[in-house]
Amino acid sequence: MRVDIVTIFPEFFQVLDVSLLGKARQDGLIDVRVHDLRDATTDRHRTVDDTPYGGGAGMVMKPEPWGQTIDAILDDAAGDRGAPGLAVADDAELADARPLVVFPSPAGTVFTQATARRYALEPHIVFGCGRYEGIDQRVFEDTAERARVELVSLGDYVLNGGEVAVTAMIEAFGRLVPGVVGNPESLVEESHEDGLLEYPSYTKPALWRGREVPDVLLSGHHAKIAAWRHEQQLERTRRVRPELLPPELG
Ligand code: 6GU
Repeated sequence: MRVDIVTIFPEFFQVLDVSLLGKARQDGLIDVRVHDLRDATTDRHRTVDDTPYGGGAGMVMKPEPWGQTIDAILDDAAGDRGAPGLAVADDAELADARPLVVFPSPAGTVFTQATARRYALEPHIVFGCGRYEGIDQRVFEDTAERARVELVSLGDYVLNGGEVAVTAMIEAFGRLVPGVVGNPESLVEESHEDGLLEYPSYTKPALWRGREVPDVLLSGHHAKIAAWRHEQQLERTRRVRPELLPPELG
């Protein structure tokens, strides 16, 4: 899978060299390319922002560097896929083949585990990290002429820019890309994969600082253990995140 990131802080993404995702990149499972938006500027100060039309506080990111950078990435990716052949594809197939361009934004739809599962299946995602008060609206419209565009938020709070959000999204979908996590079974019994929070976990010693591991986990009775864990998931979800429960379980 190919991932392009456009940012004014390319050094921020050195974090992707470490841990599980660093390994996935080394193994060639995820090809991450980071682009400095300022490389597409022409003035001495490498300016990427300007004052907002209509007034107001803060600065808005100018459209030209974005247009040039995204065009170059999409042209390059189209080259990688080769010239269109003579094979007949219907409209739906053509639409699906367009790359996905994601702009992290607190004004976007909320990123969830379902989003992560969907992104893990994409052959190519471009992330555009905005800073300041946002990006000129026409960049989204113009990009949508050749790609699928999504504005995606991590949740209801404000970050200074998209870099942390993109890192979180890549971490969430990257581990779902086949081959990235060694034991795929470890992916299924996690918070949110079945719509519930995960059950509590214990390891040795069986007694620590006067605290015992629940008896059922030492019983070797697999059905009872599974039932206990499911009950713990329901109890925890009901207590901490009741809005996640389907109505019949609430
Ligand atoms: Cl995706 N971007 C920014 N700037 N702030 C956020 C966010 C994204 N998600 C939550 N807050």
